[in-house]
Amino acid sequence: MQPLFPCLAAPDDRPVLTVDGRTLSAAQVVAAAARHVAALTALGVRPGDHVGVWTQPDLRSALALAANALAGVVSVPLNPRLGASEAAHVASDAAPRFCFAADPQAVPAGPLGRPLMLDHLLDETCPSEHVTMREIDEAPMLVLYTSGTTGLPKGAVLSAANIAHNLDALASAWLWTAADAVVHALPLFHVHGLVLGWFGSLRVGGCLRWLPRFEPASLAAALCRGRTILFAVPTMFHRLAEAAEADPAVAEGLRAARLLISGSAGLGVREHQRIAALCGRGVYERYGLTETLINCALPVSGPPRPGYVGPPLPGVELRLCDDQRRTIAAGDDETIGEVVVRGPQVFTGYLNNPVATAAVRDAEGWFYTGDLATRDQSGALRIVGRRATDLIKSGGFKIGAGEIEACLADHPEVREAAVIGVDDPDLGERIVAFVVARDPAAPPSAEALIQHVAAALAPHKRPRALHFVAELPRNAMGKLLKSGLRALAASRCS
Ligand code: MLC
Ligand code: AMP
Repeated sequence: MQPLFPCLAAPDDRPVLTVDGRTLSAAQVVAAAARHVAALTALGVRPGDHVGVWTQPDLRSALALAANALAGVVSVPLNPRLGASEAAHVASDAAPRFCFAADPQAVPAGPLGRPLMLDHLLDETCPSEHVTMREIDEAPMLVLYTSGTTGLPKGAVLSAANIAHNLDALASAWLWTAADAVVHALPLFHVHGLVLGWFGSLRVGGCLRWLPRFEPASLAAALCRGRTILFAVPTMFHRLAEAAEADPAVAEGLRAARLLISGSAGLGVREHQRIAALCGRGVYERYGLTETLINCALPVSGPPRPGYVGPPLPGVELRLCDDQRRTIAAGDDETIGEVVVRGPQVFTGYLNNPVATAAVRDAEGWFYTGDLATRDQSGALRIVGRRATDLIKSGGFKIGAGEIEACLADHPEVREAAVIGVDDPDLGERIVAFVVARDPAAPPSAEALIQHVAAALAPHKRPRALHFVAELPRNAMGKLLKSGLRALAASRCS
């Protein structure tokens, strides 16, 4: 079997990680991992155990995630701004044996307990233990929580094989090699920043320059050094374009990169054109999900194609299906179907939730993404929508409307609530809530309800606007009409 991260199997002085001005070589990452393995052994943690990592903006967060992977323990990456109810859910569902944090004081107190420090990673006086190189096995490597239309977020379990196959396919599409430094300012608790950005760099043997806080000027400066690839979500491209208009150094940074890659949500055609006009180069899109990793990517051997996410990656089987799950053969760039995929990139299932897994993956291994797309003659997909109107993509984060609705409905002064995503030029979609107050004559303040959501859920799930209504629009059967809410949102904004 092959090592998962070949550059760590024969570690040398080449840089593999830069965070906040500090750079670590492959040899230093392995040494840190050796100290982490010793710490895990002392705690009685065994391969396969779940270990939480609060992904704070700190070099040690990235190191801990790599070290866990090498040690064969399953990382549960935790958003450092997790709300109380989300933390309670992860604590009971993933039940991590221990959680680690670079700064334990800054982690929200709660059911995940007080985390252990990560000081040992960079402290050469700490004991270390031999690190066996992780191979490309089928064993779980990550549990990544992802929101669904209803209920609580589900833990997608990804194996080392899922990750390695997908990274190799991306490397071939992007001609991604050890000579490339990836630059990103993404969080490490999702696929994009963690699997693609950090594990991808380790797999190809290149360097990750991680800027734990998104800021256009610093990102642009990092892109100017050497052969670089930018990974970003559309909101970041939008903000980079805004900044580039005011600051030529930002445009220069975008121009300097070897590749600009967008994903996690659709980048509008006008935004593509704006960036091309500003910096003379196009953005390549790729398309994926937490559960399936990346399914399609435009090969960089051809030109960027605004609006297209490219053909399936090598090894990915892809079909478009109609409502009855029948294959649509058309390649006319017009007929719309649900994207259905199969291949080594598809996750092993949802943690503790075979029913939810069976709902999205059939007996033959086909995964139903819920995304709607067209396909052209060359096999390139255009993502044109999604089946579930109750899923919102805001800033590249997937958010279930139902989770916010349930949270609002928990408030004693709320009778019922409905949440929608409204088109937004910066965030893609912004969250708007409609609330029927228990006492319409004396409703709570909108701010109090937004704060109520903020206490329970991560900040990106907070409604940006909250409107009180006498009743929610329903059809004759009593079914909530979200289309009616969209019209209402439009009228309230005008
Ligand atoms: C938010 N804020 C609010 C608010 N909502 N404040 C008051 N009222 C509300 N209703 C706060 C935020 O907490 C933040 O506070 C501030 O307002 C600004 O928020 P923002 O405008 O949303 O943006 P920001 O925090 O700047 O973040 C933008 C971003 C972020 C693009 C940097 O959305 C991001 O990191 N996105 C990446 C998502 C990602 O990695 N997705 C990958 C999923 S994997 P404060 O205090 O922080 O300033 C996947 C698979 C694949 O999809 O294909 O890749
Ligand atoms: P997540 O579960 O956070 O991984 O989000 C996955 C979802 O993001 C997909 O189902 C798509 O709806 C969306 N997505 C990811 N990449 C793209 C893209 N390039 N274009 C459009 N939508 C995308």
